[in-house]
Amino acid sequence: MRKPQGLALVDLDEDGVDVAFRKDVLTGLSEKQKAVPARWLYDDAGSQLFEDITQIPEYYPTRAETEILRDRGGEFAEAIGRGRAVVEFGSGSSVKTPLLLEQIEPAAYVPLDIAGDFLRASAAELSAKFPGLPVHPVEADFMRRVELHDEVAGMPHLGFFPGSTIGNMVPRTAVDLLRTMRETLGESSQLLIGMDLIKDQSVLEAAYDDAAGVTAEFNLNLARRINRELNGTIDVGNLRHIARWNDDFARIEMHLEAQQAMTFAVAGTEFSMAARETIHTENSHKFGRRSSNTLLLAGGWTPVDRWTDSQKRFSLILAEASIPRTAP
Ligand code: AVJ
Repeated sequence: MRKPQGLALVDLDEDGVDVAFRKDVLTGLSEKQKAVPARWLYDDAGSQLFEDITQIPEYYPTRAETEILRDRGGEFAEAIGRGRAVVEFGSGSSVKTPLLLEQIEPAAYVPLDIAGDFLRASAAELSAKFPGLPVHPVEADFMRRVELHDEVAGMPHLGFFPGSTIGNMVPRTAVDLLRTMRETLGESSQLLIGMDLIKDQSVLEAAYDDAAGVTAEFNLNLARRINRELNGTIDVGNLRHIARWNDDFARIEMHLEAQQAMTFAVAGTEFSMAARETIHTENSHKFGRRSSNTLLLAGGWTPVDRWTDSQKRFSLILAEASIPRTAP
């Protein structure tokens, strides 16, 4: 399902320009390493291109995570138990959610998403598949603490955050989000979170630079969006998609690289790029067993179980809100 851009939560100026987008682009292009936050990749065209990415042969994460959900359901059910309210952060992975829900006999389902239309559509779809399951959608930015409906507030909660979306964030932001989720979900809650695993560099780079060029289109769409929405004059043909492994930070980075030196304007401001200079557009962090544990613990979650697919490419981790410790 495509994710329509939320109307209500977007601040537009009198020319219909998304104020936050313009600010992020103008600020990011003024930095020494030019960078634009990855969330701006996901306009309608970008969201559709990401859907296409999940189908390409080199992009394994969606298939690997779906395999785990499909094949290890019995083990989830045992570890999670019945009667939890499932709170999904960024709802609408319309394939993955039912695979979880049909295994664990939840007491309620609470999808959280910033795009209201999309949220209501996927909530309705879910209700139809699970008659009798109370569904309470909440239109909210899950990076902030969310107040849950009274009906589910008293139930034990299971947070569900699939897709390795946590990997898009630098550790500092990821920890902030994990702590916020803990506040939203409460003391005795659990979290089931997808994290992509560190693996051979060539496999990772191929997953983010596929032969058919779909990921390149996804990345270049950002430059097209800047031209379209912010009066940009970027020569998109002079930009090349790059996906490179950064071993120090254990992440795939996507960049747009200028082939020849270039100048362009965005919303009336001039910028220049030297040949080979890049705009950094996305990070996708990958994890080992210890680094995923450390990240979760830093965010207030104690890992208690983990599952990987048969090819050991992707992990789903079950964690519990740990009791706060003051000593030693
Ligand atoms: C949507 C964040 C899970 O990092 O793998 C895929 C985004 N970017 N190909 C990922 C993405 C390029 C994707 N996530």
